[in-house]
Amino acid sequence: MSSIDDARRLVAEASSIAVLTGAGISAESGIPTFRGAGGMWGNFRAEDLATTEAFARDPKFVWEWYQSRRVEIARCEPNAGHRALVAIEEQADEFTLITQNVDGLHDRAGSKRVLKIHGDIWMTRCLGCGYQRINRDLEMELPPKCGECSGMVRPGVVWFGETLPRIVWEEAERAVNRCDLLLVVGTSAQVYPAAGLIDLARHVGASVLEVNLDATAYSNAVDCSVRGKAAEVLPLLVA
Ligand code: BV8
Ligand code: ZN
Repeated sequence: MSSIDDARRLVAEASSIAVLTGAGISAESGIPTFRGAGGMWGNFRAEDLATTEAFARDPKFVWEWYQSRRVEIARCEPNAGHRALVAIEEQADEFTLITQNVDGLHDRAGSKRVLKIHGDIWMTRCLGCGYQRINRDLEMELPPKCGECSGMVRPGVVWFGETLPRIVWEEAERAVNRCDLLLVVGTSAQVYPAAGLIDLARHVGASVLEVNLDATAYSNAVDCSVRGKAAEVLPLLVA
């Protein structure tokens, strides 16, 4: 089944809802997705820049990419898709929002229970003393130095090849283990272990509802796959 009515019924009937979002939910806020046209940076692929090797090789260059994204994100606003998830959180008995996005738009939209499994572009962490903090400075000298020990500071995100933050990841797995609906929005479902949450939901017998602009490897395996833009479809799922 793949109609809006079926999707509305799945949301209405669910008592424990887990949501997995990806870059597609922020597309209509103006933030380029990873694998769409905007997913390149100059002629570099995100997979080549979001790595510890790239950062070790040229921290200033990698910081220039992150700072350009921070500047762009600071100009963007949450969209109707982010806000619809806030409404669904309010109507559900149990709700957990698991996001691969590092842009912070779910928090700005008002979502309460947000698990940032790939970190947060507004966090910085010192490689020297481990000091981490929210840092919204868009003018700082790059690469930034730690205020505590003047060590090298990195973006507080999870790079390819790095493990996900253990506590947050375990909470995400627990939420999917308990859910009776997993709503997957705006992700190409190519990055693991995040995409593995879809397999976990199916394994525990939860219904899986996908809302995505393009088909993904999971589109034929989920209970309901709605093709469309998150900002247009998600508001239709709110009671
Ligand atoms: C791990 C933070 C290992 C940074 C990100 C070799 C070596 C090491 C690991 C691997 C390897 N090969 C594979 C792996 C695993 C790797 C992986 O999955 N690689 C992929 C490329 C195959 N995973 C990892 O490395 C992970 N760590 O495995 O550790 C390990 C394990 C145990 C012990 C030790 C080590 C870490 C992955 C995290 C990487 N960090 N982000 C940053 O943002 O800069 S991932 C990055 O991709 C973002 O988080 C992004 O969200 C995520 C996934 O992309 P999507 O969100 O899906 O975005 P995408 O553009 O792909 O798709 C957008 C979708 O939206 C599209 O389908 C489109 O149709 C749709 N859309 C567009 N517009 C709209 C829309 N939908 C609705 N409405 C619209 N308007
Ligand atoms: Zn430090």
